[in-house]
Amino acid sequence: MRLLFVHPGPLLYTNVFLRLEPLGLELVAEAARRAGHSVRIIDLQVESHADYHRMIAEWQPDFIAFSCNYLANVPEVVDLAKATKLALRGCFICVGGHSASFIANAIVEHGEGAIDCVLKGEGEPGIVKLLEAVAGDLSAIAKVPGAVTADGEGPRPGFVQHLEEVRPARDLLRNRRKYFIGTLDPCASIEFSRGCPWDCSFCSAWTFYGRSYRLLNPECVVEDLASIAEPGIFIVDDVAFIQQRHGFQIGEAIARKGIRKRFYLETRGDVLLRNKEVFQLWKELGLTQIFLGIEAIDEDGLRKFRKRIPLGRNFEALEFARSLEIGVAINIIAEPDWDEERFRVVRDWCLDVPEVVNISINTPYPGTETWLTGQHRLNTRDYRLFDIQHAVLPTKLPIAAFYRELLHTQRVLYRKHMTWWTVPALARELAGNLMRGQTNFMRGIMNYNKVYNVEKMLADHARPVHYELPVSPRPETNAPTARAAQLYIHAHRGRAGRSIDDSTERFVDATRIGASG
Ligand code: B12
Ligand code: SF4
Repeated sequence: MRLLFVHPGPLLYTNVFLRLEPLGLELVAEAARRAGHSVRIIDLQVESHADYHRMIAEWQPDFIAFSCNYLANVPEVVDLAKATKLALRGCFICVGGHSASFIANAIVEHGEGAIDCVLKGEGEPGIVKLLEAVAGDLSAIAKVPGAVTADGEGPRPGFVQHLEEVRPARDLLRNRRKYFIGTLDPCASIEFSRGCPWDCSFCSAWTFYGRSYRLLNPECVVEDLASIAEPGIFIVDDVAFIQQRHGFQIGEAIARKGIRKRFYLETRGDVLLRNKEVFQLWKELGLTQIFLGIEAIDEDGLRKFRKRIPLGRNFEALEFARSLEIGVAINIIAEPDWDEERFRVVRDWCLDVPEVVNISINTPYPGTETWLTGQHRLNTRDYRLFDIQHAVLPTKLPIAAFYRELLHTQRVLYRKHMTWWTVPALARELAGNLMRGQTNFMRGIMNYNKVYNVEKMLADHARPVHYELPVSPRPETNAPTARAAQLYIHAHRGRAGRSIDDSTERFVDATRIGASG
């Protein structure tokens, strides 16, 4: 069959700071290619809807699969599916990915017949079985693990047996030079591990993977890395280098092969402090930027997010990261009840620290524990606003005043890094990029005012809403943690599902407060 894999368009954030290769979609596409199909990928982050329509008209795929990791992309995906079904009546349309997995029935309903199936969970094993059913016995679709159709739901999705057996179809991306993160331009993505052993209440990474955590074999990772042409590498792991040994093994193999890249990763403060030597080694190997999730700057806030890292440890982690002399970015979650005074305190704090500070807005997402309680307090159910840059919960300040404070704070923080001592270094990086024909980061900077603009944010809230995120009836009396187990997409296999040694398991236990097992 002819199969087209589609990544939807950019979100707010993607237009300024980063745009990354759709690694998950490439993995699913490769699994389908290995099953003997003719496969193409189109990424609407870097190509237009007109390009998409031209492609389907010319190539006439038999099967189209949309990736929907982000809730904010749901309306775009549903509308594309509807337009496609009108143009190509016989084409089978499927949607998969992180967010789609948590709201599968709603997506099928929004599609009004245009979306034949939502495939939940890891796509690599599911897609092969789904394609067999589509090519053969259509009634077998309902039995495909993870499949949700208008007629019902198949068994729970299965895990990829060996992560090394699935490789991304990197060659199918048509515009590889369009992916970047800050000055790492161009930048490719790579996976070292999958899942997360923690269980933070605002996050769905662990509920998706059933609180499992699996490692890729270092040889396989290094082979993949050696085949990548881009000088920048974004490591997609939720928390990088949880397991010291794994970080060393990959690092040493990279050194042996003499691979030189510049790396960007995300990790936790306590992991950074526990595995200092690994990060030191990676600094030698080209680690350029670390993103640390601090989330809140007072003890109360951290407790609320169930990250049991004492604030002092977070600051210690920042100190250590600074000592490595690598760029550090941190994230702070803004609460809807913040007033002018609270924004001012945060601004002052952020101006005091040398790190790049990113501020996102507390947003309950389906698949998280905060969703279980937060879904009944929403002031909008417009999918497009669920991008953690828009306020979807009622704000204490009038919404316009809230955005004014937020954007003012973001702007102050942004300017902090455009000062007389950083500009020369930045200019050097930009000049280097320009000489290699890379303009992504420069364009991002130029987009800043257009994207982060109070009028635009308010106009986003005023748009007519065609698709609304469903909420469940009012909660019963069960504690949210008891109900968290029902959120799992992949089965929870307990300790056996986590490839970490006992001492790391104890460390994880000591730094989480979850009761989810
Ligand atoms: C890397 C990452 C990013 C990268 C994006 C990479 C990219 N181009 O896709 C960057 C840094 C840009 C990013 C940004 C954001 N992210 Co992000 N991100 C992640 C992260 C950590 C890993 C995703 C990843 O690459 N995983 C590895 C690959 C192999 O897995 P995968 O993509 O999930 O694909 C698998 C399955 O989902 C499925 N699948 C995927 N596509 C398809 C398609 C089909 C047809 C099928 C059948 C299956 C399938 O199969 C794949 C292989 O097993 C996830 C957390 C997580 N663990 O999922 C958060 C996560 C997806 N991000 C999240 C958020 C909120 C954001 C932002 C909105 C945050 C912000 N600051 O504004 C932005 C917006 C992104 C945008 N499009 O502009 C949330 C999603 C919330 C939601 N429900 O919408 C997550 C879950 C984080 C969280 N803890 O809550 N993100
Ligand atoms: S440490 Fe917490 S926030 Fe980070 S990925 Fe794991 S569960 Fe999510």
